[in-house]
Amino acid sequence: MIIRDVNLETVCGVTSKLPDNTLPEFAFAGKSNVGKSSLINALMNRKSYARTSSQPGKTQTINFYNINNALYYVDLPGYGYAKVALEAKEKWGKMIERYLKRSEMLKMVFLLVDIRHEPSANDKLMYDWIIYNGYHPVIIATKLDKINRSQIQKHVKMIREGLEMEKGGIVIPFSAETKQGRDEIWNLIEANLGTGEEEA
Ligand SMILES: Nc1nc2c(ncn2[C@@H]2O[C@H](COP(=O)(O)OP(=O)(O)OP(=O)(O)O)[C@@H](O)[C@H]2O)c(=O)[nH]1
Ligand SMILES: [Mg+2]
Repeated sequence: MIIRDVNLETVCGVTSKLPDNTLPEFAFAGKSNVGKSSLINALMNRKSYARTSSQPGKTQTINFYNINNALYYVDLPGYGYAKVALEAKEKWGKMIERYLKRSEMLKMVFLLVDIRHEPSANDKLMYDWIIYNGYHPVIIATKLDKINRSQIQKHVKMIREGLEMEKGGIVIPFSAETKQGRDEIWNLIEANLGTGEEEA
């Protein structure tokens, strides 16, 4: 797909009503600072339309990016940011949960983990939670440019084992710097544009 238009259409805070969108949605989850907004920029062919930051906790709202009036990318707030008060964390957790449970147009959930590290307990919780809500998360192993090529397979295996992934689950190594992996993610999105949740 050629990206013609991108538009940050809806920004939801903790108390906002979630939109009743009629276009397919593709959501990006993962801990703070893992690279969700950077991936969304790469998938929009934009340098910095989605706000990114070296300070974790940048995206604190659920942001819906309308792409070509054909689909939405949904940038979810990052979890696991230690400096956010527990009460705020619970609110965000509830909001993400509400979104996963209620969105009728959500086709796929991408869960981002840092390719360099073993998945955290929160990553595992998020993975299980996505499955519990009826989705099969596609894992994106971010910051691929930060490890040696020779280490990729080993790290992918570490992620599969750490998350105790389902058989046949997909892991896509990705770098926002080199854009490696972007086409594979795009192909998955295009293949799932018209499917029901159960097939996503
Ligand atoms: N080298 C490298 N840096 C990356 C990559 N992806 C993201 N980063 C950097 O990691 C930092 C965080 O990226 P963001 O895209 O803002 O992360 P996020 O997941 O949206 O973070 P929150 O909004 O806080 O949840 C930024 O400094 C990015 O430049 C990557 O593939 N390679
Ligand atoms: Mg972000």
